[in-house]
Amino acid sequence: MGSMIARIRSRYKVKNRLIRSIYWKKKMKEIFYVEDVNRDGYLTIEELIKNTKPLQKYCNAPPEKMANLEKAYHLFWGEVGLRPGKKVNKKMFLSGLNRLGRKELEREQAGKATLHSHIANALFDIIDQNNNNKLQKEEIANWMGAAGLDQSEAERLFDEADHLKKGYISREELIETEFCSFFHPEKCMQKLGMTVVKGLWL
Ligand SMILES: [Ca+2]
Ligand SMILES: [Ca+2]
Repeated sequence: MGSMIARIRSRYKVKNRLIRSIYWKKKMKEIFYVEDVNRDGYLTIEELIKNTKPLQKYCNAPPEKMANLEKAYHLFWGEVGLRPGKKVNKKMFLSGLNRLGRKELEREQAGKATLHSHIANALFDIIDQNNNNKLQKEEIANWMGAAGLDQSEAERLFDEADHLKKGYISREELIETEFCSFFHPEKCMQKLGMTVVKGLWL
């Protein structure tokens, strides 16, 4: 009995593991909603890049840092199907991300750089205003401002992320956390604890 369940489980894991996860699907739908600023039911790469522009102001990012992020966006979102001039609806967005997710997990397992890590690295460089390779609380607050979030929440968010109480968030931590929330929903679910997840399953 146990081995049968294990077999079914492993088959389930290989086949469409992301799109079948309710948690992952919900999160990706949220991303679609947030990024579809003009509410036309489509996302374009141009729209996604435009949404990163507040970083320039809030994080005082120079053009080179913004250009690196744009390049990483084209690589990552291009594999999802968001090529220049192409309009992508929610269904295409989810299946594209599911496809990319499988490739990204393969890359991660093979120890290769993921396309997502290019975005996370470029983003880290932008948030790291004073270029000391560490993200301080004020820098996190500026990033939250650029994302349209409540900056007064920065304290709480920072303390949660910096659980070792080092006083900063490292590049590796940001990359890992971002990748985890994108492509390892189950792993993140455990980290978040059941209180958060409970609401999502209802
Ligand atoms: Ca749109
Ligand atoms: Ca810094």
